[in-house]
Amino acid sequence: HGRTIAITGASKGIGYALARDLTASGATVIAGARDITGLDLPGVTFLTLDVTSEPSVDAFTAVAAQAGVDALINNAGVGAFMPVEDITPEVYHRVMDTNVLGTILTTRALIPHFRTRGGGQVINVTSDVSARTFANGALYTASKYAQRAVTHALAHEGHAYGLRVTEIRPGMVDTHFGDTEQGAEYKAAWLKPEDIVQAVTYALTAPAHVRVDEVLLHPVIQDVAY
Ligand code: NJP
Repeated sequence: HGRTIAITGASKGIGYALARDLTASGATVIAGARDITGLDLPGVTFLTLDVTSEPSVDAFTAVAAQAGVDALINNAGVGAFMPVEDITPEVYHRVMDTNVLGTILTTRALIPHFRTRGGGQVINVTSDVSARTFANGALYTASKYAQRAVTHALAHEGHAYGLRVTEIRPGMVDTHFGDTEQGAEYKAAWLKPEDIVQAVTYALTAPAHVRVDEVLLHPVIQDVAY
């Protein structure tokens, strides 16, 4: 599908797999992360991007708009897990600024472009915990609940000018998330980044009159209660 797609958090994990596999299936990709040292994929323009920084987001989205971006994938995210009593303002801002403010800043910057071109797609990689929580998950799940709210509010606002908004909600994925090692033995049965690529591709390739509101997926071994 010969579209132009901007992806945040694309230096590793899910974002890197999206950049690699979407270009392989014919897309042109503009990919951002804070550290893009040594990254090189055919068809992918890697740019330095910190989604918590307004000037950095504006530089990234200017390149994307110039390239005629059709879809924005907000994938950048960080996790931090601790009991409520241990949450500090510093860790609060690191998680909320990346996962919530970051999603807002990139999206906000591209809305004028999407309005002008008569629509487009915004696909936000949130989490299965965007609507459930657990001990030590207060901060991370608060950020994902908030990111989910932003996603669905945007769907209400954008449908009038043809914006299609999708929330992708993965369970446990074998990535570098939480500073863990990709490919670690205990992650053998988890979702693979490629499984998330498939879910995103479903939303990207849906007919123009279809909005895929939400995709929730888990590894079979993960038992969750909602
Ligand atoms: O994690 P990881 P995932 N500005 O750590 C980038 C969600 N999720 O692929 O900036 C720009 O391998 C970072 O690059 P760098 C999760 O919440 C995951 O699993 O150089 N980019 C890297 O490329 C997140 O929203 C699981 O450090 C920033 C990327 O983000 C999404 O999936 C489960 C950045 C993270 O790669 C992708 O995470 C779930 C910034 N300020 C949801 N900060 C799971 N893995 O189990 C970080 O439910 N990045």
